[in-house]
Amino acid sequence: EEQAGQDRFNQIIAEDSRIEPRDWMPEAYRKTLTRQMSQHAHSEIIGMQPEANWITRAPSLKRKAILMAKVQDEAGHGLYLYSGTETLGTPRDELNDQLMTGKAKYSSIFNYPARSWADMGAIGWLVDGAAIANQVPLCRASYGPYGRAMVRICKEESFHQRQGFEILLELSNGTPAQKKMAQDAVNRFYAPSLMMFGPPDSDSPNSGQSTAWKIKRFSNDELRQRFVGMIVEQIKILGLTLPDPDLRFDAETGTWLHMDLDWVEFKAVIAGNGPCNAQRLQRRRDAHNEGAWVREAAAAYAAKMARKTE
Ligand code: FAQ
Repeated sequence: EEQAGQDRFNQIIAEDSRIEPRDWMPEAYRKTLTRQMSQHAHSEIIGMQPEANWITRAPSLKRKAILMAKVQDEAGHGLYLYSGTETLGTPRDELNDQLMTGKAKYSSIFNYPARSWADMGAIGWLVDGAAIANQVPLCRASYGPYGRAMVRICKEESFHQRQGFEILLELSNGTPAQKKMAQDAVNRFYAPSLMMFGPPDSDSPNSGQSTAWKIKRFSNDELRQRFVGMIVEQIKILGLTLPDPDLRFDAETGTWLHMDLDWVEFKAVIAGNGPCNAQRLQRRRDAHNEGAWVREAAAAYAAKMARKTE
């Protein structure tokens, strides 16, 4: 029976069709998807913090309403992704514990501080931009619930990216001090946003198997390079510059090449030693504890309803 399951699984992957929750799947496939999807969910949830930090200081009522809507969208993305991950068999509580105890990773980018209003622009434009470049191919991931969640998430991320771009454009066309603030934000978020695509291909232990299983469709470096090619055009419209002395067009491959990234810094950040790791996790634990009464009330209500229907 195991062999029949494996054969069927191989066939579905070979046909580029989809694996669904009730289908037989290799344990390693289940495990790597649980890892990637839960890390992705955690990133959406932790990723609310740098922007939530600016809601009370948004420069106008309109900006505040837009930023609040964006941060709420990220919460929604976290929820679809936790639900998707649960279909692989790990309950949400357990996933949440893995985050709060520091056992599970989340994206390195959210361990950098958001220092100015312009950072809301740089996060929208660069961080959501990188997220889209990475996630559009994930819409075709072989696991059904993941691919389907990605479709809606990508639509919302596209809107987020435009709102970030528009913040930067307005600042860039503002006073010299505003333009400087926009440039400073781009300078600080450029390299960390390129690191969102993961380690270089030569040092990416999961890529081979995830590509064979059609979870990943392009390599970390390929997507990073594609992203640089996108922003290199957009930065011209912004009237700003990318802080990359080695940026150049390679006519032979038709791609933009970027500077070497600081992989020592990257490793330190994902090991828990970035500028804001401790603060982000503490904030998440506090929020979880502050929400205990909501969970208790929901459980009490569910028990009451269950008694009524007995
Ligand atoms: N940060 O072998 P690989 C967002 C880990 S977007 C932290 O290459 P893989 C939207 C990796 O887990 C951000 N850890 O791994 C938003 C692995 O460790 P492990 C979230 C990283 O999985 C915007 C090890 O390094 N997006 O939230 C990072 O094949 C604004 C070796 O790496 C996703 O999660 C990193 N940057 O490729 C929200 C997308 N990179 O688990 C709010 C889905 C790598 O073996 C505001 N994920 N690691 O111990 C993916 O596409 C993949 O997992 C990659 C990594 C490409 C990130």
